[in-house]
Amino acid sequence: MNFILSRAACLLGVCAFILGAPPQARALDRTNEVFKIFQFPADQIPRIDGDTNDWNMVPESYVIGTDQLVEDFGKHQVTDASTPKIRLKVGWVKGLNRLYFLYEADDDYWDFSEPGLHNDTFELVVDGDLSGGPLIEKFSPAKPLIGQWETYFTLHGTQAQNYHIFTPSAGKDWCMAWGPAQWTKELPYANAAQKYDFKPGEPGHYVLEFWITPFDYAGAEGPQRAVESVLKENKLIGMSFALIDYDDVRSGDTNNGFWNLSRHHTMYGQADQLCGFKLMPLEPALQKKLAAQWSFQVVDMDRRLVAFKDLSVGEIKSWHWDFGDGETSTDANPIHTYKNPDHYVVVLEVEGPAGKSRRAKVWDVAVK
Ligand SMILES: [Ca+2]
Ligand SMILES: [Ca+2]
Ligand SMILES: [Ca+2]
Repeated sequence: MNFILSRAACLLGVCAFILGAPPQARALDRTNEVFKIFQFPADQIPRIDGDTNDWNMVPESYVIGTDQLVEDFGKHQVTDASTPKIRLKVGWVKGLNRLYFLYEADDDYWDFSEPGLHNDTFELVVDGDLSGGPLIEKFSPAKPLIGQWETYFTLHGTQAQNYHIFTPSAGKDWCMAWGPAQWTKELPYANAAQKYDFKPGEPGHYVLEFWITPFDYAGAEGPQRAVESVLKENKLIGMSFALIDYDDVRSGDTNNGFWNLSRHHTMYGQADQLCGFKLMPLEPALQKKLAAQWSFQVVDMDRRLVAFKDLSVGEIKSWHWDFGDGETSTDANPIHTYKNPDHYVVVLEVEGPAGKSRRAKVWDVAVK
């Protein structure tokens, strides 16, 4: 009996081993936390100029501070006086595949006179579709098969991206987009502006405002074959960052500290070790009480069959569609067949406790 039980336990053990942890626990670090990405209204997109005023609307609950970081070389306590004190805000805009950042930091020694990697650095890693997996050549399982440089030029940074952002950057590009896809750090895929008034070796306050475009695929060959990560409300993406603090130009390549949001030092090259960031809806105070909006899709052009989709915001009690051909519907999401080829003026009117709202689209809906 005991033998049978232990066999059963063993089999269960094997089974548990094969099934492993739930996928979300394996794909990310700090799985009991979700960091928030603030949604800016489309008419209040931050201007990349180093002026922080356009970020004042971001609530404090979105701020990531030094207290969230881990010093993973054990050199310092996070409260150490030489630790850069940071405040990071991350934002997005519905309809744009861009991640906006406001990075503010105070450091006792800003180290940025050298042209190379020796520079106070904000290292950002993004995996826009939670694919996970190794993102740098060093960790790629392909490396023993195809060699270091073939791996670098075909795989490094393709499915998750690492930006070594120089804080400040003086006499050098604002960042190293780690890998061969250097086009990802330029417009129209990224933009950055910084503000500071200290010299190398001095203490001071640093402000960096930037945005990047995350990619499901970003190759060495250029943007023509790239696939942007589609940013959608409530979507979870993988992201982490590290502060690489240099406090003395004479110390060569050795940094003074390496602080991580992820608990894993190797998050810089392992997308499974990133943290979950959620693309948040608009804060309630910024939401319209009622606004009609809709989209459509021609389901079958031969039959002039069009599906309409309500995208209105706010509490809605009734819908009224005018299809522009004399016919109407009170469904939320009607399907309509047009009798004649034409382009139509289609109007949706919604009504709720906050009143009425109308959205017309002129000639968008056309059938032949
Ligand atoms: Ca600004
Ligand atoms: Ca990815
Ligand atoms: Ca420093």
